Amino acid sequence: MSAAVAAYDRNNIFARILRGEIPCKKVYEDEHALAFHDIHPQAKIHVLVIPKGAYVSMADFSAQASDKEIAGFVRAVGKTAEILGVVESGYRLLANHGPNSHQEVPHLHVHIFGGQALGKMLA
Ligand code: DGP
Repeated sequence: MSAAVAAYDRNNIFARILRGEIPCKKVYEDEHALAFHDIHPQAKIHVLVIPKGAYVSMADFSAQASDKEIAGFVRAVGKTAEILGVVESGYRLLANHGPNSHQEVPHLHVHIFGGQALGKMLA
């Protein structure tokens, strides 16, 4: 693993959501991924998609996950956008990595923002 990726914390909040220890408002789930509404929405629609494997960020996911996990995760992001009904109107994907990005939860997650006209960037 790259030195830039912290060791995976099995008790991070998203690991606990995956284990069912903390509830979430689920949008989609399959063998590879879980999608649920963000607890502090920054847009009319704000959903997080997380892989089921223990990955901190895109760095270790892209380096260590199997092709099947990666394909499954990407498909789950697309499927979640379809379920949310934002494909035609448009949406934004965002994934934070590390301190400069203010990544808060150390389990890979892709944000889906939509349901409204979005500014050029979300801070
Ligand atoms: P990031 O800064 O990219 O690590 O975003 C983490 C997001 O996770 C942030 O928008 C708030 C959300 N979040 C934190 N804790 C919880 C939680 O317990 N449940 C849900 N649904 N979302 C959470």
